[in-house]
Amino acid sequence: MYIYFCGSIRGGRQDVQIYQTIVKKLQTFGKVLTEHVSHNEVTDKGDPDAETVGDKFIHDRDLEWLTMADVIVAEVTQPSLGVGYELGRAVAMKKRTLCLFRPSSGRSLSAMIRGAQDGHVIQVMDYDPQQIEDLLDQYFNTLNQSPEGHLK
Ligand code: 6K6
Repeated sequence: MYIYFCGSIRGGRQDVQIYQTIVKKLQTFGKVLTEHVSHNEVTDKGDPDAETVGDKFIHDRDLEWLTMADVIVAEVTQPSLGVGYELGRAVAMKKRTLCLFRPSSGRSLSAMIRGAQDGHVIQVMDYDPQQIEDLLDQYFNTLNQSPEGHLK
């Protein structure tokens, strides 16, 4: 199963540690195409790759991965234009998508993300960091049992 993880980069790297926990757990379910989003070396100012390959390359490569992905998992607590864009493209492609939001951040999730959920293809879950691994187990178990799970 190919998994596309979305997390803020230029939107701010405050949540990189929780991205690492999520990506590590996702790797037990399949291949995470965007593991780099959780890397400490990637900052909101730049990363070694971005400087050599450029934004057009990053955009086109990420869209190819998004198209390949069986499931999208997005941590949406830290607002990010790139994550919002990826989610819009994922919705248009009717991809199975899980958005994860931490109410303990004190933030309020955009209505355009929370309101996009249909309880089936697009799900938005509020979570506590201590529950994240159990929550992902439950989500992927349910996904594996559904005909649209695209298990590989
Ligand atoms: C990194 C730091 C500065 O510039 C970069 C460029 N590198 C990226 N490499 C791969 N994916 C990226 C990069 N920048 C953005 N993305 C994609 O957009 C990721 O898949 C993230 O989920 C999302 C983050 O968007 P922003 O707007 O927060 O950067």
